[in-house]
Amino acid sequence: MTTSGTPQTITPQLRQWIVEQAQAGHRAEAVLQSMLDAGWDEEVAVQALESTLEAHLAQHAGALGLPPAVPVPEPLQQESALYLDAGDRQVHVVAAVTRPRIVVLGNLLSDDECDALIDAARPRLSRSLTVETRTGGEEINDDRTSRGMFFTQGESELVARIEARIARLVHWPVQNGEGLQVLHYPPGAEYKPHYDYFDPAEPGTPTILQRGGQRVATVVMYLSEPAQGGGTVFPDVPLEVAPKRGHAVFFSYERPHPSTRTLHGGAPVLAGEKWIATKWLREREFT
Ligand code: PD2
Ligand code: ZN
Repeated sequence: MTTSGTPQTITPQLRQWIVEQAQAGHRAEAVLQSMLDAGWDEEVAVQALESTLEAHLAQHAGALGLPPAVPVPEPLQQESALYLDAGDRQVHVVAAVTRPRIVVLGNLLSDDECDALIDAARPRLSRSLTVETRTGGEEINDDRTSRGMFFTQGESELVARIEARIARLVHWPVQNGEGLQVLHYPPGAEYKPHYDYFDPAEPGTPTILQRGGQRVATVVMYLSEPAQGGGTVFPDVPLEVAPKRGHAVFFSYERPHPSTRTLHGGAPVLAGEKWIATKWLREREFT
């Protein structure tokens, strides 16, 4: 270990020590505290911990019983871009997190597009179902008190335009997208924290995966702004994305496992109402 005043470089010895601490069952917070007590700069210590444990996890995923990692969509092809080319629109990068991969996007949808999606969805809403991984069917779920509907892929010119924009934005084939889902949250409604991938341990999952494989990324688009509440929360980061009209939050998950830290939920709407459109992206063509 080192003390303040000496150069703080992340050596192979330090990495080995971090792995040993993790293997001995010490939590990352406790290891970090030991490093701080020994005089490590907090920023350097956090970076050393994150990069070491991430690399170790990637190398030993199989041995640890984790599902293999697969390629995922990615909006940013170069570091620290401010604007992204989505074909017919310039999308703004509002904020980005590396792990889990989360990108908050501005100007993805125009006000007219938000209104048109709401108008087309409103007459078709019913109590939201969640995919029932025990059977592969769908069920009403008390964790999700919104009402919703699905458009089919390319159902209208508007839906096709938005799907093409997202495909170009995240560099993922348009055919790999599930139909766009629109959800309406009245006051008090919420979507409790969950993962969007299908749990491999559930018996219904193999049936679900026949149509395009696993989900690998989500784009939640905000179509209207509640007066208060209704953010999208990521408790493991932690992060709360404000539901700003026309904005969206993108996040990806390279394996169907909590180690992706993509637990997320829709916080209760405290005043007003919230409308969103969700695009889930699969590994392969969604048929
Ligand atoms: O409404 C949201 O913010 C939200 C939160 C969590 C939407 C979803 N998940 C989803 O559609 O998967
Ligand atoms: Zn979700």
